[in-house]
Amino acid sequence: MSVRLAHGIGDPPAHDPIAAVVALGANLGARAETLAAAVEELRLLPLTTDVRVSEPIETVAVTLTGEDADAPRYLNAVALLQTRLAPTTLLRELHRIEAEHGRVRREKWGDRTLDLDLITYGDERIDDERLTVPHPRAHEREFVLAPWVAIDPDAVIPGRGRVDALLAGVRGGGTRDARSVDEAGHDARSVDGAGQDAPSASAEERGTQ
Ligand code: A4P
Ligand code: MG
Repeated sequence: MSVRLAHGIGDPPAHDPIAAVVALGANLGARAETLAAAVEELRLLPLTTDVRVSEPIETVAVTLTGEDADAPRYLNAVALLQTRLAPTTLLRELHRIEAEHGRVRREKWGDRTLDLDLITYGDERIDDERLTVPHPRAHEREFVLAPWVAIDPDAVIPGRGRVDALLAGVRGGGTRDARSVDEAGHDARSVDGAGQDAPSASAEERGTQ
C-alpha cells in the first residue's frame, strides 16, 4: 500500500520536498506542553522531515478589537519543515492536530488551546475558499515574525519580503506584543503597552522543542 493510501491523505504528494512554515499558538490550558506535543505530531506527519522549532515567546492576545491585555496570554512558536504533503493535505493534518488538542472554534481570533496556521508553502501563492498561502496576516504579526526570524534569519514571505524587515516595520510601528521566554522563564526583553507585569510561562509550560 502506498504511503498516501496508508495515511488516508488526500491530494497527490509533491514530487520534491517543499519547505513549509507552520505557526503555533496557544492561550488556554498547559500551553507549552500543548505546543511541544503538537511539534511531536508534526514530526510524525507522513512525507514530512526536518522539523525545526523556535523557542516559544509569550505574547499579548490580539483580538478583533486589538490587543487585549486581559485575555490569557499566548505562547507562540514557529516550525519549519520539509514536506511532500500537498498544501491542502497539510492543512487538514494541522486541523486534525488542533482537534486532538481540544480546539473548539467558537469565535474568530478567540481563545484557543491550539492554533496551527500554514504560513508559507514554498513559494506558492494559493487563495481559495479553504486555504490562503502565504497566510494573509502573517506579515503584520510580531507573534509570527519574531519566532520565525529567530530560527531562519533569512526567511522571506513570498510577495511581502524579508521577515526581518517586516518585523522591524511592525516594531517600528509602535505595537510590540511579544516577548521571549528564556530558559529561566524570564522575559528576554520588555514589551510596550499593557500587560508588562503579566507572568512569564511557568517552568512546566516550557519545552516546546
Ligand atoms: N485557512 C485559510 N488559510 C489558512 C492558512 N494559511 N492556515 C482557513 C490556516 N488556516 C487557514 O481558521 C479559519 C479558517 O481559515 C479555517 O477554516 C482554515 O481552513 P481558524 O484557525 O479556524 O480560525 P482563526 O485562527 O481564529 O482565524 P484566523 O483567521 O486563522 O486567525 P489568525 O489570523 O490565525 O489569528 N494573538 C496572539 N498573541 N497570538 C496568536 O497566535 N492568533 C490569532 C488567530 C488571533 N490572536 C492571536 C493569535
Ligand atoms: Mg488559525
